[in-house]
Amino acid sequence: MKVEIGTAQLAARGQTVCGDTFGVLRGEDETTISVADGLGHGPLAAEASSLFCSFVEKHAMEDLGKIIMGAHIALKHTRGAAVALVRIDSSEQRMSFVGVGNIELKALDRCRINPFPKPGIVGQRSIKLLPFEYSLSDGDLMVLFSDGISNRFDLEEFSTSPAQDLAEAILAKHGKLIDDATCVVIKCRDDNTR
Ligand SMILES: [Mn+2]
Repeated sequence: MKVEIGTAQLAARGQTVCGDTFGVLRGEDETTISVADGLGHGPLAAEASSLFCSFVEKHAMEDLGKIIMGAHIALKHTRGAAVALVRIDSSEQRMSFVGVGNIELKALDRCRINPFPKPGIVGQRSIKLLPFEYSLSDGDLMVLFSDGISNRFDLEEFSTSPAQDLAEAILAKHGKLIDDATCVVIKCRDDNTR
């Protein structure tokens, strides 16, 4: 299975630094995608979210839940962040999701991919994890996005565009402007189709 990824990000109006951070780590079969929204705006929000994504990078081979629990400790001295992790296994055609706080995943798929995050802030107080696992089919389309993007977009409207165009279109049409906005689009295709 081929995994095509598109990303788009915009800082809140009036901010020079985006408080959201995202990461895309490609392994042999596994792709791990992280999105983090640091509490509030500006450099201190960016400090928390970028620390999360660099923690993920250093622990990319570990189980998603374990990564988040590790990051929870690593982020204690920061403001904290809402985070979500998605891992796609392209040979097994499976995906997993774990999220804490307000990062959402929306999908257009065959098998009702509909995970949701647990409330909370990574780095602050205590957090609980709820992992989701799904099998993937040819043509599945997913969008992982921070709360600077309105969740009212209709994925059908964009489904034929390349992932990068799609990410930019969602940000342009549904970004809230008053909050940092991040959007990662994931398109899955069978290797033998085009
Ligand atoms: Mn936000």
